[in-house]
Amino acid sequence: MTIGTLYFVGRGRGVRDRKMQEFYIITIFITTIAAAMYFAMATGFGVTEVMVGDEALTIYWARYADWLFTTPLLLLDLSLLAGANRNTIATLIGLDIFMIGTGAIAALSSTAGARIAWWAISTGALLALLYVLVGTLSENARSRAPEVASLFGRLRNLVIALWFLYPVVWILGTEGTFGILPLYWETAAFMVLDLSAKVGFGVILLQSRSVLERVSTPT
Ligand code: RET
Repeated sequence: MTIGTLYFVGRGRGVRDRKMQEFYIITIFITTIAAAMYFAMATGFGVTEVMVGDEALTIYWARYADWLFTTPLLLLDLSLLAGANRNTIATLIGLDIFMIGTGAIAALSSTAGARIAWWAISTGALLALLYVLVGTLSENARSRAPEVASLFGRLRNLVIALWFLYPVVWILGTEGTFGILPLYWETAAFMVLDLSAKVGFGVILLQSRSVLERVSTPT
């Protein structure tokens, strides 16, 4: 995450265009927050134990603190690219915060039934969010320059594919209490997902200056 941050800072140094700077600022914050939260988790901060029945679950709550800020920023990047209006952005970010908030309740709940119920509520919010992404936001993107619309399409598909996997890893992992995926593998899976959804996303978004230049000069 730190290398990703430094890479984006390096690439963004010469950028003078205000609109283009927005994408750099947002994306740099995403990886900076994640780097800080991973450092917190590595040093033993941001982890707690939740008793579910007579079993003690190790819960990394710092993940939710990370996602609470980074997922709205990712959606903001996508929304600016698509040229979404304020209502659409507010709807997306509202659903997103609801999703992470209810996900955190799921993680900290102390009965298996409540955990799964909150997981289902959070997953419902994810589905609604993706619906807005493929509906309104994609429609907005279609009225942009073709290169911008196509970059939006690539990033949107990446988001759909990766974000779907988070609730799957959660429910199969230790959080879901079914014990299918041990903590080690769950942690590894979230790490790969986080790196792809943040650094991978940022690399694709920021790689093409000529496309981002088109955002500031709409057709
Ligand atoms: C949880 C558990 C409850 C159900 C759902 C979840 C969704 C999480 C998502 C996280 C995305 C994180 C990203 C991070 C890095 O950039 C909270 C795991 C639906 C979609 C993209």
